[in-house]
Amino acid sequence: MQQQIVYISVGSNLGRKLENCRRGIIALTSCKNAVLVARSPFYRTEPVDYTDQDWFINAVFSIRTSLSPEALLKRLQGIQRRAGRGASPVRFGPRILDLDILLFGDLVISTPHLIVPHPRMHKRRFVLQPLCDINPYLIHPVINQKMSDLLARLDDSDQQVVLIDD
Ligand code: PH2
Ligand code: MG
Ligand code: MG
Repeated sequence: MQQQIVYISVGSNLGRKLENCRRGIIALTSCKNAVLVARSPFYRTEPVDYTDQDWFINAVFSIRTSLSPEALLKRLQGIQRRAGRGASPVRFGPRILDLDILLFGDLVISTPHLIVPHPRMHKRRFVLQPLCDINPYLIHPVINQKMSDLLARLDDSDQQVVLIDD
């Protein structure tokens, strides 16, 4: 497959959250067909969708890869599993490591296992803020708007994200 730039969200709200995120990024980008291009700063983020859980650490990073979307998904799932993540009893609930494909070049994918662009990314400050740190001019291939505009349009009152020094 042709090389693509892929944006991935990393998050953790169990155990050593920051270290879990860092190790997840390293695990993926130490293989030669997934080269790290950019990484945002890390944020402490208020939980969304399921709020009765601890705050998350989140960041977004981009890679250059010749892997297919399915092959990349398998690889991300393997990394999550090796980090100690089992089947989650609660949808949107606590997780030791979450690696989600946000954007895969300009591809629009909808299969039972994978939806790209990520179906909730444009509503989530913990995704849009770090994504804009890397590339605010990126266009959402379905909504056709810049990430910076999507971020500006979020309701100011909810979803706190706090930059951490690292
Ligand atoms: N992930 C979820 C559900 N809620 N909230 C924050 N702040 N960060 C996340 O990564 C997150 C979430 C499901 O994957
Ligand atoms: Mg996930
Ligand atoms: Mg997720």
